[in-house]
Amino acid sequence: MALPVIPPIEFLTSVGSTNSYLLQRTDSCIPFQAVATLNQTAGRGRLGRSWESTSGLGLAVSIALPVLAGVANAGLHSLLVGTAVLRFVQGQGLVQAQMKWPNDILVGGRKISGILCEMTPAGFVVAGIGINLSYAENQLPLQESTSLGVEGVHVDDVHKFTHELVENLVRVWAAAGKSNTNWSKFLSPSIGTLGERVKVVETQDHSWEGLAEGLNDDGHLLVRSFQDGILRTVVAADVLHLRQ
Ligand code: BT5
Repeated sequence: MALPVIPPIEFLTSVGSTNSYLLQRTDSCIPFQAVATLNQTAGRGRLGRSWESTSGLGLAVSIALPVLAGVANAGLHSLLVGTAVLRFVQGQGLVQAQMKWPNDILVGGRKISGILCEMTPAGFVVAGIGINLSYAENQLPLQESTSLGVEGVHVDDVHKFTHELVENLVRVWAAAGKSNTNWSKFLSPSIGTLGERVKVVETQDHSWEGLAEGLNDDGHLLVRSFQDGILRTVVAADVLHLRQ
């Protein structure tokens, strides 16, 4: 399949947030325009949380993806970006990597990459990807995180690595953009959460546990509650994998 043309990636020495940088420019953006840095100083996560990075050790990339026809929510776009990042990380040799719904890439249960998708009025999804690159074990931003370096993958050429990451994303976008995609079927194989016993954290004071049985065509997680056996649709929440 012929890939769309990928514009040159803009590498910044330093920036607050690559997502914010691109969001401010989407009026003049072209599809698949991307910006990257190894020094993101105010990285953003979901729900007002932050994405930590140490200069030179973590890669931040944002790309302006055209909104897919018939897909209205950022969540589904985010799962697609997750699929691309997962395949890319697995392609680096980490075949055991998993995607935890809705937006974490884990290796051995530890987070190596996080994704933040934001829709814009200009018809783009700004997809932000943070990847822990070359942190040693004692430099990791959080105890429950990991990095490519810790997992034995050493990135010599960050520009080439970033270009391949973006190209992977564009390839998934092109495949997903074909009409009549059955999203549940397309995305389910990538989501390690399916089949897992999970804790669904809806708010700080409200959580419950169940079995993650499936994904619907809106990308929402279907979890059967252990307490009452009801299959509930989880639209937006944090999900933790419970291991016996
Ligand atoms: C995310 O949010 O995981 C989305 C992170 C997206 C970051 C990218 S970098 C490029 C672009 N520009 C931005 O400003 N952002 C995007 P969330 O699911 O809310 O997870 C945030 C949580 O992950 C934090 O509260 C920490 O617990 C954890 N965390 C923060 N930094 C981490 C890191 N470097 N590695 C692993 N876990 C981290």
